[in-house]
Amino acid sequence: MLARLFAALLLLAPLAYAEEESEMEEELKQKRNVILLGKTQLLNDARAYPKFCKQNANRKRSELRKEIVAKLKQIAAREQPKILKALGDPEGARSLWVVNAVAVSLTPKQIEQAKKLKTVKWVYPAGAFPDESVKGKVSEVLKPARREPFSAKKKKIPWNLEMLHVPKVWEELHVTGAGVIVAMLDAGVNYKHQDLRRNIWINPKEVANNGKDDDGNGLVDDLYGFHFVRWKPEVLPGNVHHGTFTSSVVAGDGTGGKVTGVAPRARLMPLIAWGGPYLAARAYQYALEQGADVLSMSFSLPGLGNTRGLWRLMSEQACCAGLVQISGAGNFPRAKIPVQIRIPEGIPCVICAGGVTKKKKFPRFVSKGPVEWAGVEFYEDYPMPKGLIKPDVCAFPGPAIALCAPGDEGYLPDNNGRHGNSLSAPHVAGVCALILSAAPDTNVWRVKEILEQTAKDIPPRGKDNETGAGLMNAYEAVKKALEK
Ligand SMILES: [Ca+2]
Ligand SMILES: [Ca+2]
Ligand SMILES: [Ca+2]
Repeated sequence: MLARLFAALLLLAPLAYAEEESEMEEELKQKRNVILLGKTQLLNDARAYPKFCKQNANRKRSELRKEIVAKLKQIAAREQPKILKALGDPEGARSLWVVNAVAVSLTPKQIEQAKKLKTVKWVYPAGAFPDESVKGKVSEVLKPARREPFSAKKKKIPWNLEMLHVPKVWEELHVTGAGVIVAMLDAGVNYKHQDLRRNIWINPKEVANNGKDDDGNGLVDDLYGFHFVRWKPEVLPGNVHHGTFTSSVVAGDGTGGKVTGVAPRARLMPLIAWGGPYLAARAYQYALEQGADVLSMSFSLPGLGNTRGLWRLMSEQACCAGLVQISGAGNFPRAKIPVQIRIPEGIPCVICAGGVTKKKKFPRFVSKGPVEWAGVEFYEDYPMPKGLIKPDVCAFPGPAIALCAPGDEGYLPDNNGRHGNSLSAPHVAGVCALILSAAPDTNVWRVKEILEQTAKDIPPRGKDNETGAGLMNAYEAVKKALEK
């Protein structure tokens, strides 16, 4: 470039300048948001997570949360300044720690430069970056409600909870989800609904709507969670009520007469972060820092190529830090196998929730496993034809699941047609909340094992690619968690 510039200066100086300038402009226009994955990670390859689980089998989940979050932050703080310095400290760089990575907007030339750095393991597309100068308010400030111990008396219990043996957990084991926080990575939650408002997590150190970041977590007025896309504390849904529906299956408490939720005394933490792995990582970090125990994800992302590896690293490291993650198996029966089940539900440590009908039959609209990880940089495991068996367990994807209505009270009709594995996932998230309410220090991988060991197998015999280990049995799962 320089030699060409000098040569051009000698002959056609003014024209060369113009050319050079427009080339630079062109390049700046081509800036891309990327995630530079640091060389040092807590988990360095496909074998690292199973090894971590084995080594930490007797550790408490609460201890690991503290220890691993600190360790992840330490790794990030040590390596990221070196990466940025080598690139001439590019403007607007954003640090992540759930994976040691820098998210930044770079020109194609800078990206090539970054790929050559010894401190950079891989360069992934980052997706959207939010405008972090925005400030917003929540439209209603809920006061922490006094909650009596949960009782299902005089309340209608829908078939889906009965069939998963959930009421027996409440009545016989007196476990209702108390003490557990379930983060809902979704499209917002109507926290004003009468069946949800007592169960919304309230950030204890944040003063609402005062324009200040009172708890010093970098987010202004994050009272219930955060909308990372619009960078606002308001987490009410717009026209899409998906997150209200999924939340009602996790923790709808039946104030209006019908208990829609598996864990009616759990807390809900609404997070909104669609638009790529950078935003998702921010939501994961929020869940880990603010004490969420479970992360419920009713979405499914196709066609990510090697970027699947970044999601897997993020999920596995979050598992090490004690965050139980669940995602629905998806509803893509027309896609080829092994890509009917996608991200995040295709990640080995993420509990993939499949679904069956009321008659325990496999519905035509849901995705099947297996999942393949061969061909994904740094993993290269679970090759076809066997692949990785998914889903892991089954719940109910509807139709006719009891759900809170989109307004502030009431329910959808009993025969409502809503269906999809988006509804299976929150059933599983709710049962995980019951398990952790009964035995809070159960490790993430153990929660998955317990669910699979206590599920009722559905033919064909054994864990299979339609119904996983079978239909969840909440009662047996919680009892098992209470053993020892
Ligand atoms: Ca804050
Ligand atoms: Ca505030
Ligand atoms: Ca089976």
